[in-house]
Amino acid sequence: MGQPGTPERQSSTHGAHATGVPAVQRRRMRRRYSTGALIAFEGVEGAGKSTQLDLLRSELERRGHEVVVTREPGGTPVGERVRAVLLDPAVDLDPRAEALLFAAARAQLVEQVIRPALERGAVVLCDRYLDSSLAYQGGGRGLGRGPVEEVNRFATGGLLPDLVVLLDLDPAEGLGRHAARRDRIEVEGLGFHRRVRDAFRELAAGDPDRFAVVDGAAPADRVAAGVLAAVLARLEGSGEPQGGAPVHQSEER
Ligand code: Z5A
Repeated sequence: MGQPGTPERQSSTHGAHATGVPAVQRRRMRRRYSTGALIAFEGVEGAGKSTQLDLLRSELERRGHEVVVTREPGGTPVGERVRAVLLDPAVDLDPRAEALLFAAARAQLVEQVIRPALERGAVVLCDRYLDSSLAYQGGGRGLGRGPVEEVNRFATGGLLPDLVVLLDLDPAEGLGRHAARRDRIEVEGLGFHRRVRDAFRELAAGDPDRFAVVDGAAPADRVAAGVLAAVLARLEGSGEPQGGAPVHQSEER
């Protein structure tokens, strides 16, 4: 785990892995947190994460934030090589090996990109992070949440997002948005992708302080307004989300 007083240590006390940390202590730690923040975008295939990340990056830069955009799996030279293996439809991977490879790429990304950016006070926008492993490997593959959390606690040193934006969408609609190319995970049946969506919704319901759930089926500009409101509420403490696609977020205040 990080050094006392550094952003990653404070961030690591948020959310699912922070079970056991009293709410009052979590609130106090958030107040001490610098301007740096880790915001993860999650959702099923084709939910609109990349689209919304680009829009949010522009808006935050316009407001004067340093923004670092990265993705999973990938975002580092090693991570991109691991990504090629993970997404290759010709590769036959055991589910546990798959979970470990996602975690390995994540460990590299945290050390080389995310942690340094947070230490500079940047806002890091990550296209998928560990909740994808909990949903896809834990839920979709059936490995269960506990083992996947354990591996990822080791991989990330306990670094959790300050906010997870879950773009919630029926997987049938998401897969239909770009049916032309399918990677090793996208080719899984609809039942798999429905389990993933259910797992994401369950994670969000269990940790409303860390998640903002936005209706991914709404038009992109409405989704963007909902995302921005949730992000500003977290970054600037600007109050409840206003306008845009429906956002479900509850805060401990
Ligand atoms: N995976 C995992 O199993 N475990 C893990 O720990 C991690 C990942 C980190 C990564 O693939 C795969 O790895 C992913 C999960 C798994 N596999 N699946 N399934 P990826 O990075 O290549 O794919 P992705 O993350 O699923 O992203 P994507 O396919 O690029 O989708 P997206 O970024 O969410 O959507 P988009 O590219 O912004 O939009 C898709 C299309 O929809 C595009 O034509 C848009 O113009 C359109 N769009 C966007 N928004 C809208 C709205 N609101 N309405 C209508 N149309 C829209």
